[in-house]
Amino acid sequence: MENSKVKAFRMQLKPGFETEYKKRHDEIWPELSELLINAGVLEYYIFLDERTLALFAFQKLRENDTTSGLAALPIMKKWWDHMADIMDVNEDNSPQAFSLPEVFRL
Ligand code: RM4
Repeated sequence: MENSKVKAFRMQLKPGFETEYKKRHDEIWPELSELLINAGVLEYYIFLDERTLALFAFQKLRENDTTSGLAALPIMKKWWDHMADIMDVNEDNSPQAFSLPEVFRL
């Protein structure tokens, strides 16, 4: 079994887009899934806090992942443009993402 690591971060959904956010991810572009998998994303979950609309992302990554390079890839940028109307984003349309430190593991 390959070595792996975990990573969690928080993003923010805009009010009124709960259904739309889920719908867009149900219809995630196959080429984007492929990009993420190729970058070493072994598992990826996003949970919605329905009270605050905080999005909690959890990823299991290959030890030698290349996810830091994703931001430079056209498909990733296109997806971020596609999502920018419903999430809090930076100037380049990447989602505002705040790293969450691990505090427990069983
Ligand atoms: C999210 C956001 C993230 C992306 C996932 C697939 O809403 O755009 O950056 O990794 O979609």
